[in-house]
Amino acid sequence: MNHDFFMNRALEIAQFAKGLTKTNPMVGAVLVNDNKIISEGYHEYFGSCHAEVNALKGINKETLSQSTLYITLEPCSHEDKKTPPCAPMLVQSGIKNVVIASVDPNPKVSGNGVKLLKDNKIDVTCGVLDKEQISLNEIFYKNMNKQMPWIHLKVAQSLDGKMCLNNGISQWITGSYSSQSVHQMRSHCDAILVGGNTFKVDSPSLNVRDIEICNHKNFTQPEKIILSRKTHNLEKKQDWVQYFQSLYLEKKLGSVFIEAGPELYSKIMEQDIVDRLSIFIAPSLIGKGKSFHAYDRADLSNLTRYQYQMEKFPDGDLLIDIRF
Ligand code: AOF
Ligand code: ZN
Repeated sequence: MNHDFFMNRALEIAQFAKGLTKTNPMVGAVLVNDNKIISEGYHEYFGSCHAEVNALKGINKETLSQSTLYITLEPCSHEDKKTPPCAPMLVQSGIKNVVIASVDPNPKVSGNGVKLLKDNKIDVTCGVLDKEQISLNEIFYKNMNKQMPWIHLKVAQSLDGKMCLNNGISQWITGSYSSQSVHQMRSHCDAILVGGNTFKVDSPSLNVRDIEICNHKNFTQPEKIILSRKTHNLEKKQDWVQYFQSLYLEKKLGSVFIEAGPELYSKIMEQDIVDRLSIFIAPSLIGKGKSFHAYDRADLSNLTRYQYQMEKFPDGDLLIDIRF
């Protein structure tokens, strides 16, 4: 049996729910009989049925006993949540073979689902495309491991690193392809945050628009957050960590997309709390203007050279994407 092939498909369908699962992970499941996929399911949106429930719908016990279920995440085993636990359901279903990409990092599950299956004589294989699954659910892993939202910072600048003119005007440095990519990024986060300055100068609408996901019946617009010195006095790293932690623990925001001008960009980078930095670069020179001004380096001997992904848009704009 080609485990990677079927798990790849399960990961592929998990992603159909990108932007719709909020603080839940994206999860996919495929049922394989006689080396063929006979059913598929994924966790479609926050609060909906889990992937394996959807994949097993309408399949009889006898077929299940001769099939293998591929799931991208360990089936859940805990009760204090929106949907019934999947591991006991699988035990009842008659399935005998389960292949899992990763153990659920949720401490309420974390191995208990696998144990329940094994205790009930189900053959379980773990770790197939584990890395790929973890990368797909980077937001969920940050939430579970750090009790913090995923922090995604986006900036736009010219070739000479300028993010606005001296008077603060920044509309528009980058073009429409960058803008569309920003809307995709916005749609994958639970909140959009801007600094008070950007809000005053640009009056951004802070919503997701003109992309396909907007028409999806289960899509909800991200929360809007305006961070100003008047309302939030964030100085030390600890203040910032506490602030973002409260967004996760109290407001249930799993990810925050920050659209920053030079002040907020510099301030936030100094706190060392950013998970992903997306820099959109227009092939233009601005000259005088404002730019990133964090750090005060005494020498250049220890400059970090970041790993990054790059995209070039048809109009020449570039996206440099860094995960810290
Ligand atoms: C699975 N299959 O498809 C997903 C799982 O509030 P609930 O009922 O939706 O449960 C959310 C938790 O269940 C989530 O934190 C994670 O641990 C697990 N997600 N588990 O067996 C799925 N989405
Ligand atoms: Zn479940």
